[in-house]
Amino acid sequence: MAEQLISTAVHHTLPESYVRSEAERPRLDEVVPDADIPVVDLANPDRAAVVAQIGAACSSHGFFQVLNHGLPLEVMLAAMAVAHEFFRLSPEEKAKLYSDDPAKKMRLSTSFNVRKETVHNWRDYLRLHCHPLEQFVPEWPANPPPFRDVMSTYCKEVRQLGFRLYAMISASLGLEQDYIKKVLGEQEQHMAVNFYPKCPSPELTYGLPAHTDPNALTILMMDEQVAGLQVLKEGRWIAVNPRPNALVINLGDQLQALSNGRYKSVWHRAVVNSDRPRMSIASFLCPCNCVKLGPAEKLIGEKSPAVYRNYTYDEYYKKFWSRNLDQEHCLELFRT
Ligand SMILES: O=C(O)CCC(=O)C(=O)O
Repeated sequence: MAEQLISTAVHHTLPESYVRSEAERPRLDEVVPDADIPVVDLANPDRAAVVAQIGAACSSHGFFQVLNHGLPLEVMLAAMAVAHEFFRLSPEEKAKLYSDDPAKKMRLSTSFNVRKETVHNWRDYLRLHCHPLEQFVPEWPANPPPFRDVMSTYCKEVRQLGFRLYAMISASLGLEQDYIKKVLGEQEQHMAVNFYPKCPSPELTYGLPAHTDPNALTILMMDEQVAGLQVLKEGRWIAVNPRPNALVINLGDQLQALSNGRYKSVWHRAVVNSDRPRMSIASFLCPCNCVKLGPAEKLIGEKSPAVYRNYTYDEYYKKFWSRNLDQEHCLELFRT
């Protein structure tokens, strides 16, 4: 029901269905505010150094910010602006796009999985399939009018960046540069445009509770003015402070499996605040449904036996969506 969207009205109190039990609350005062995640400058001409920094970030944090990543600033600003315009559409216009069916390839929805969950999250989101663009763009919102063009350009740029990062991540694991891109097959690309309205009681709820990403690689554009992303490191939540014009990169479960557990798909969450709404645009590169996933042969040996069995993305994705977001790491169910 489109009435469940939270971006269509101003809220003065937090409805009961969003209130987490005492034990599940975000404990915002315990978050480390200034630890931050590694930052990698992709314009550094010393490629070996960049590859080494990326490898170190993938094993220590599973997260890093990239600077000078090649995405034109005007493309990023336009995407953020059209996302804001989208969430300002009238409730009637939004209701036309609303669905709570996770199988729908284009949907405006709310929380995470409203059909299954018992406590909701303070997030509305637009979910889009983005590859091949010519197949999916005709289903995308026609309003605001520049939406399709602006987001298509953004998606193409993000895809290229993703492939550049794959080459560097492959190299950092001692694999052929094109290993990851090849082994994951013709990749799907999805996007979540996340909108977190101002929340009357941010200490009682989440924008998104702790989760790992089921896909291979996520490229996140954050609101530069409003922080909210937090990453779990050694049992503590650390705040990710957005750098100007940076993008946040995180490894999804498939790269943890491919690296045979050397690299981490790390728990992260989005918290909300009572002062300002927040937007983030997450792009997900996802393996082709048909390929065999699991640890790279070259990373399996006597001293490092395969940690995960082989499976298909179809199998993995179904398992991921059949659970609650903050249950155990989904990869645990694929251990050898
Ligand atoms: O909004 C954020 O900062 C995080 C978004 C996220 O984790 C997701 O869309 O999966």
